[in-house]
Amino acid sequence: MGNSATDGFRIFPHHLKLEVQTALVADIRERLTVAPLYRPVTPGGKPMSVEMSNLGPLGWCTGPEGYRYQDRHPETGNPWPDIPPLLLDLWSGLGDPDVPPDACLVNVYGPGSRMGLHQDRDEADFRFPVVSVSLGDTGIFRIGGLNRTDPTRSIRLASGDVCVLGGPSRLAHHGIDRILPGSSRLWPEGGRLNLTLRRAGSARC
Ligand code: MD6
Ligand code: FE
Repeated sequence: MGNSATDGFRIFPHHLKLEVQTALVADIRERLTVAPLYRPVTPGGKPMSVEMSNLGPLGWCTGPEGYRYQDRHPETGNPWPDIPPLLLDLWSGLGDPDVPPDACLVNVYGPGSRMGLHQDRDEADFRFPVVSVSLGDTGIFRIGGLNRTDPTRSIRLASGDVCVLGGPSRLAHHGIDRILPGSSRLWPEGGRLNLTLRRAGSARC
């Protein structure tokens, strides 16, 4: 078999044990007091159904200007908080052993939230994978191919599952159809938390 668009898509079920998940939730909540969740608006002007924030030197943002990475929270104007060491360690094992991530997007899903099929293509160098951590309620993840209309398959991502989009799958279309509300009690308000670690800038800046 040649390169299929989902080659390089790796899923690690139950990768993070409960104690680590709980520690991560505490790390993230502490940082969200500094960089509060906000509701982003698509370039077309529609409010998204997820709430977002970012950690690390760069944060992924959307607005009327389009998609971009920026070094400040769009509402507070403050720099983003640091990426928790637990996530840096995860990246060095599954992402890249030499070059650290410079961005971690935080997405929070409530009962009706979803994330439409998209590609992650705002980063400078697609040789770096995206490492994604799911916490809290289970999400129904959909992954397809390089073209939007390619066939897709659906995978459940439960709390503690980690997945990696690397190699040919780096530019595969993917999204979250829905979450299963009440499937976890990890996130205190209920809901799903997704953390995506990226190298947004080039390796040498
Ligand atoms: C989510 N994930 O799981 C959305 N992107 O809530 C993503 O958009 C994603 O899981 C790049 C790589 C892995 C992902
Ligand atoms: Fe994505």
